[in-house]
Amino acid sequence: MTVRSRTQVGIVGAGPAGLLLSHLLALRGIDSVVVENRSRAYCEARQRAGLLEAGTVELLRTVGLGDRMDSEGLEHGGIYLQFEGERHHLDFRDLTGGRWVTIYAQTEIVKDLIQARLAAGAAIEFEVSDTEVGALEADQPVLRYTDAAGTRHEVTCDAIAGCDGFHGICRDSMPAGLVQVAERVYPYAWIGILASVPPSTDELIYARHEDGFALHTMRTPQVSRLYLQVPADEQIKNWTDERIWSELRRRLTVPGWELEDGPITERAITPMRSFVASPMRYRRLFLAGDAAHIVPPTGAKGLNLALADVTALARALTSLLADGRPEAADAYSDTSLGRVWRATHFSWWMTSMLHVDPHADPFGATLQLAQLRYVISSRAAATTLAENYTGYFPLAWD
Ligand code: FAS
Ligand code: PHB
Repeated sequence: MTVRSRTQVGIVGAGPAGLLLSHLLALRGIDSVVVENRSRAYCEARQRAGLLEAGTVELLRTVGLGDRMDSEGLEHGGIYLQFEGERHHLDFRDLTGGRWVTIYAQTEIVKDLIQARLAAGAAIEFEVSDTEVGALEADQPVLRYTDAAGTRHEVTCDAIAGCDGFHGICRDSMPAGLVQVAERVYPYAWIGILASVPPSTDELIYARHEDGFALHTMRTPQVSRLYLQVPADEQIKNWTDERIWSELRRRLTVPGWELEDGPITERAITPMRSFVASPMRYRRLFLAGDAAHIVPPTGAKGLNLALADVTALARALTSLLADGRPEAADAYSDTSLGRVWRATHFSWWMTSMLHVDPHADPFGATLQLAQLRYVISSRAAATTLAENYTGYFPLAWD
């Protein structure tokens, strides 16, 4: 027996993109259903991004999601770039006329969003299976799924948002041959750890060491988050706590500074790729977030880009469904791809500048160091990094 229903927007995926889209649409009186194949606990615990652009923070505040972020988030005015045994501070506020960034983990944003949506009585179906999207040629596409109790559902929608991440089903549901993919897979990956130890730095340290890249970031004044470049095919089982801390110490230490270590509570390996699918729309199916694009996390763009996509998509769907005006929906893919490629270029640039390429010749390695020296010695070059890192495109939500 199939339960049939309808909604204005069917949303696949309860990650940050799907959840924020549902929240923004509700603010404009547009109803939606969110279907998610994982449990609520899994979504809330999934360790991923940590850094928010100033525009993302201001958006979350504007739409009523800023309280806990403002009390628990850590506002930073810059970062450190480190290479050849020296650490250099980039002052974002000085370079960009006042812009900053905030550390507030993606896990906390997801918790805040789920709490807000459920408090508003929103329909979020966790632990679904066999999700499908169909009737894509029509103006009322269909979202099908089986709920946690085993009941099959068919939801007739005015639009469907594919917010189902890189491994989701929506991108692949678009007509064969339509989606063009541009991709680069990097010859390295990151080991990411969470550790119960206060951060050894006030702001993020991005270090290019001859043995590989390392990043010291954080989650709270008591919890550190650190990353280590490893070979693309590395296995986490090869890395004991001692080996992780020893390698982080080797790559991050400069004279007069020490890395405090502590119990590692989470560890995972993240592959590194750049991936852009276009177009991000087919008739009434729209892609947003990692369903359409992946960036290497060196530029801290993935989460911010996903939230920017759904901010644009919420405005476009409101115009289309509430006002009967298709222009913004028709422009959604092209305008989003402009923003996506800016973030893709910046993420590639930061990644290429800071990671040791195992296939690089001395020419490549020397180029990297020349680029890094230019960034810390030229205001123009430092401003380029700062304006991209803090958010090049303003988020428009009025
Ligand atoms: P998400 O992948 O977060 O969410 C998609 C959701 O769809 C998931 O909950 C999934 O379970 C669900 N789904 C998938 N298929 C489905 C189906 N068939 N039916 C129903 N639901 C389905 N970004 C940074 O800025 N900094 C970082 O350090 C960083 N680290 C990362 C580490 C990892 C391991 C990964 C994978 C990504 C990382 N990112 C980082 C990027 C990350 O933060 C993403 O940009 C962000 O999660 C994008 O959000 P969504 O587009 O909502 O996709
Ligand atoms: C994080 O805090 O997880 C983080 C911050 C900046 C990055 C990547 C990850 O570039």
